[in-house]
Amino acid sequence: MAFDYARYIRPGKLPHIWCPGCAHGIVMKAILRAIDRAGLDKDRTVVVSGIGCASRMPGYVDFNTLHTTHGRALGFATGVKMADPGLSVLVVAGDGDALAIGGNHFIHACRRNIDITLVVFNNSIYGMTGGQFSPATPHGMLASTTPYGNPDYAFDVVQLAMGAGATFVSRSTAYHVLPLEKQIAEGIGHKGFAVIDALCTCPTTFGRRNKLGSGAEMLLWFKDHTIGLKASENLPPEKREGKILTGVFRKEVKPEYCEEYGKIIEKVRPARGGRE
Ligand SMILES: Cc1ncc(C[n+]2csc(CCOP(=O)(O)OP(=O)(O)O)c2C)c(N)n1
Repeated sequence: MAFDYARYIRPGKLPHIWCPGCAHGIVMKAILRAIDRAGLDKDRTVVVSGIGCASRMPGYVDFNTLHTTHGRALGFATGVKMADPGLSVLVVAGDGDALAIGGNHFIHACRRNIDITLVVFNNSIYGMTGGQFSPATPHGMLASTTPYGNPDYAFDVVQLAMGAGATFVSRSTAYHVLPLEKQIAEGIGHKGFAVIDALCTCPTTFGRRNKLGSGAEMLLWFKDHTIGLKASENLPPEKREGKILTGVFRKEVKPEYCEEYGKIIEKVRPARGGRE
């Protein structure tokens, strides 16, 4: 049976702002299917974003939603989750929002292991503001701020999240929609901080400048340049050369932040005569 997206969309907020060929809509739809698959209650689900094209998503979806300031979505989401740990909290962020201006929030959320699911809409660029390079722009690629080629090297979101302590870490792409949906659902079900690196396309500000073709051609690039983690283990190094690994890289059980914080409150309360 066809998935009923209408159940989760605010029709009054359409049309969306995304360009033709942008994959943000594909990632949004994967998130909606994942939320449905995870069985979340719409009224107990909060979707938080910062600023950017990706960050427009909460406006279009029918949950409790917060569109906050650039790079600060994880800070707001942390406050929401701590105020009511029973809520299911998701954060959606562009690579610029999550890794540049929000980079510190990103690593500290990973280290705390707070039960929030972060989906990074990783299109390798600052889409909304016209294609400035981000910490996810690959070395040598053109951006409006690197017209002679990017001299920096990109963050590997998966390695960064794992190094900072996130307990669920995965990567998929807007081409591989079923694994993407599955990973997001698994991240939602995971008790702790979950990071899903969702590789997607910005034909308007990244593809055009780098002559990568249409949105569809950019999606096909993902098909040819990624390899599943499990499949890669049986391949010789030359076959893995130049390929981006996808899959679930970490799933670890570790005490969750709100629960740990709750224990401190329980310890302190009697000492304060029961006062908060
Ligand atoms: C404090 C602040 N600095 C800069 C901006 C301008 N700004 C808006 S969106 C954006 C970047 C968006 O890029 P990204 O997070 O990668 O998301 P995308 O648009 O590609 O989905 C920037 C720099 C802002 N709104 N606020």
